[in-house]
Amino acid sequence: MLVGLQGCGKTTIAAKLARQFRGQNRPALLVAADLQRPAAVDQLKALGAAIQVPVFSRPPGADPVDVCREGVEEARRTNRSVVILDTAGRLSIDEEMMDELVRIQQATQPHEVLFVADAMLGQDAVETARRFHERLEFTGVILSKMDSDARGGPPCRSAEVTGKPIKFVGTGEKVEDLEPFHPDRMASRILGMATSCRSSRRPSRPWSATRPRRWRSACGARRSPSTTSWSSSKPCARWVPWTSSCR
Ligand SMILES: Nc1nc2c(ncn2[C@@H]2O[C@H](COP(=O)(O)OP(=O)(O)O)[C@@H](O)[C@H]2O)c(=O)[nH]1
Ligand SMILES: [Mg+2]
Repeated sequence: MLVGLQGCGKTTIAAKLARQFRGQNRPALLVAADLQRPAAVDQLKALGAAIQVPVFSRPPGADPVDVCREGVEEARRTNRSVVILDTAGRLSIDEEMMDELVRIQQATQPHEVLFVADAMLGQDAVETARRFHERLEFTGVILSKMDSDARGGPPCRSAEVTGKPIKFVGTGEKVEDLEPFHPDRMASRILGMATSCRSSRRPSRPWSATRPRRWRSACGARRSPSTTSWSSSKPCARWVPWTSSCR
């Protein structure tokens, strides 16, 4: 069960997770439980079609709790090993949304309730996570939009204040942009340790017969014809996006 504010990335994450499960031979069923926005169901259906994962939905006006309950039954009937409930969010926390989520949780008893923390939300992410956790006791956090310029400190704090682990990181809008959480990479990002990237991306020797082209294209660096030293057309040390090759 995925929970979080509107626009934090739940629907996108639902498809990303379903795709990962499919790759592990664990067929998933996506359940479109966001009946707040008419386009939300269509969005999930489009993503489901792109990754060839079925989507369970009901017409507008249905009760999201019933949709989720029926979705789980449908998954049992059709031998799906994983059910992913894509729930509705709101622009800010409200009691009606929380009540709906609590009722879905009680009706379906999900193994995981994952809070999606939007990296771009800044400090608000911490308070939002705390309020969700008070009502729902989620089991883990997924950080979304980590490809943005945000460093990611506040969303990490949202895991810390709730004592729950960060399980995945969303690194882009595409369905393949999902990675397991790496604490060391996150720590470097929060601390702005771009210089460690600089040294790791430079060749260990000034010139090598086998590696220069690779280094040149990785760093935008070129070798001066008259010397054996390297110069760089682009600065190599920069803000390290999550998906950069500095690993
Ligand atoms: N750049 C970026 N955009 C994302 C990411 N995850 C979701 N989005 C975008 O954020 C917007 C809201 O996502 P959506 O999944 O609809 O959020 P929901 O309302 O919580 O279901 C969409 O335009 C997504 O394409 C991400 O990891 N990186
Ligand atoms: Mg959605």
